[in-house]
Amino acid sequence: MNVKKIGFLAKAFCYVTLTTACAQQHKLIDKKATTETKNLYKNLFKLMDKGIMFGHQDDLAYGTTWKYEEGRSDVKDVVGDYPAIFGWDIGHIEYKKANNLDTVPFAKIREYVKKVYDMGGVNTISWHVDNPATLQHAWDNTEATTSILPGGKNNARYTEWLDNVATFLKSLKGSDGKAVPILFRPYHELNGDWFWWGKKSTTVKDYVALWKFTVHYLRDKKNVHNLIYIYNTNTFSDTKEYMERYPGDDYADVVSFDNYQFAKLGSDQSELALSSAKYMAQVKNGLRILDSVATKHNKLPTFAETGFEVIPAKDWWTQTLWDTIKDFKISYVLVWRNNGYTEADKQSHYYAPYTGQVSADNFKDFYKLDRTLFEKDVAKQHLYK
Ligand code: BMA
Repeated sequence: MNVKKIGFLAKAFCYVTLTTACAQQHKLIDKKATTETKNLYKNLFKLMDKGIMFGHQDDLAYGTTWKYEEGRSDVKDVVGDYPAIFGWDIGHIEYKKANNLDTVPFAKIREYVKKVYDMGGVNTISWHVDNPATLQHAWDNTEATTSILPGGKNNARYTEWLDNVATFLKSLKGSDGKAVPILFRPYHELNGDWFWWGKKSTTVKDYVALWKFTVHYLRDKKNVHNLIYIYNTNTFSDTKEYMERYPGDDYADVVSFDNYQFAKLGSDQSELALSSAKYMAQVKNGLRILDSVATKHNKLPTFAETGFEVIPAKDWWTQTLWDTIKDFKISYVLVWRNNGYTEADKQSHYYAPYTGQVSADNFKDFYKLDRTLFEKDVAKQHLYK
């Protein structure tokens, strides 16, 4: 049998049986996606055979005790390597402000995105967009979604906001002049009740309409072609809850969820152990469901946000996080930002260790595991080629 015929039969087999064998063609929802974006998506699927990428929000911008020091990273301070994936947030790009909601200048985010791409790492962007009805922050869960859909009184405002998002995302270029592929995660934690797009303030129908409108506007009207779209929930219990607001296979490339560990400050060893057990059960349940959803829908699965604020458990990285995720196929796990101590909050807010932090030695062990991937590992994979 010639090669052509084998190929044809394999495709026909896939088509008829709908097995995972046929799920090998990983097509983005944007048919006009740039070559680098398509390559990244395809390579991220392959990379899951090697391991799980480690990610950190705002990693290059600041750490617990410093801001904007060229080349610095709390993660790198501890293990001598950068994360493989870097998260950024574009909250306040809607107003074309100079700084994002956490005061990071957009000009700096643009530089960091470029640096990450140049060194072969991956960028992901979320959008804590203000409430478009009240102009208060994203956590103002006053009903707003209906008003920004077509026909609504704030639709013009919303499209102007999307114009600003498009301009920024299109401005992200590598040193090679190519558009930097971005894993884009808007309207995240959709089943939570804290954001204006969350389940308390937005109906299922409106959420799906908002998602589809946003994709069409950015992709088809503004011609933004460097995005890989991430569908994202918070902790959930079953497939029904996970899929409730899923916009459909033509509207998402990645399926993901967020799930944090919580314990009251100053918890003793047994309280920490209890909180770890609860976290592990929740996340494993989520990952099991995510795995079947990703396989069925042929999407890339990932654990988009997690962490244990101030990491009070010294073995957290290998004993809790890695034990929870190690048996699952996921593209990456990302921990949130190292804001450090602020007077305003009167407490510390960080999720990755820094030099001397109680879990720093254990993080080194986590780094050394074969299947945890950091920047040096992924650079070798040439993810954009
Ligand atoms: C939250 C906190 C906030 C921050 C927001 C967006 O989880 O870290 O302080 O404003 O993410 O980065």
